[in-house]
Amino acid sequence: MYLNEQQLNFFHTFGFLHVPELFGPEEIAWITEEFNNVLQTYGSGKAHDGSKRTMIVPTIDHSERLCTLLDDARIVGIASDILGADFSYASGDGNYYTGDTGWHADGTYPELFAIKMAFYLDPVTRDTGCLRVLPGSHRADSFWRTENVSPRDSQKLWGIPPSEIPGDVALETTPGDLAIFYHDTFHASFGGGKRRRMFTMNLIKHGKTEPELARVDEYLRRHCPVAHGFKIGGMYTDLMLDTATPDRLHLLAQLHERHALVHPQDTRPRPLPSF
Ligand SMILES: O=C(O)CCC(=O)C(=O)O
Repeated sequence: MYLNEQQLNFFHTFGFLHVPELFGPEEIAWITEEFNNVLQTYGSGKAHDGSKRTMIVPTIDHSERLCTLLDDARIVGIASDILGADFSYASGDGNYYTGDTGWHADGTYPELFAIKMAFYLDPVTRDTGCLRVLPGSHRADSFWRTENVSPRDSQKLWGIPPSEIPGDVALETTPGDLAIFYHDTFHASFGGGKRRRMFTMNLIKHGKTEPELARVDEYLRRHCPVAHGFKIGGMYTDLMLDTATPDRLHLLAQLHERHALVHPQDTRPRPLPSF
């Protein structure tokens, strides 16, 4: 177990968790270097002029070294604590963000299903683009959900800008920290610059029953590289698969297989490596 009981309770109760200094300065230095290389080489990072967000999906899959984040005991430990040891890695975006990100959730599920790990690669504070969350908004019984209130409508509803919603929490981070949140948690950022560097890893629960598998498939319809317009021939890059350890393959197997069913036109059939 990586998270203690209080951290897990906090995450489930409030829908987010800040883990300071998960990675040390030397580690975050190579992570940042690899991230920059991915954005510049595989994304349109070179053309980023600050007028809008530049995004790539996936991110870690394009760098052999970043792929090893899926072998890291801290990442695997945290994800296993929350989702179970058989969780699946579900890709993630890499960004040069520009300006504000409005309030939104990344999905709505009747129970715990999907989380996001966010790595902010520049120091960010409340008013310079850190992640903000609305605590408890992931819960089906939160008033945001029961009353169908959208924080995006704050000006119309309450005469205040979205950046001033009472009770939001700012996860001020320095590189090396990790921010984790449920897909369901309302989140946003305000006041960031024109080249705010950040990447994510999405992680979901393993599907076992037919309804759970249907939920996994529905997730893949919305959240995978091709769903975001990036055709890489499957759920993962060959690099991710070919460099996988047996343990990592367990985190990839289900979505590799389901991707072929959900996106047959955009899947180049290939077996998983065998050991
Ligand atoms: O950092 C931000 O601007 C928001 C991040 C976000 O919305 C996300 O990762 O889903």
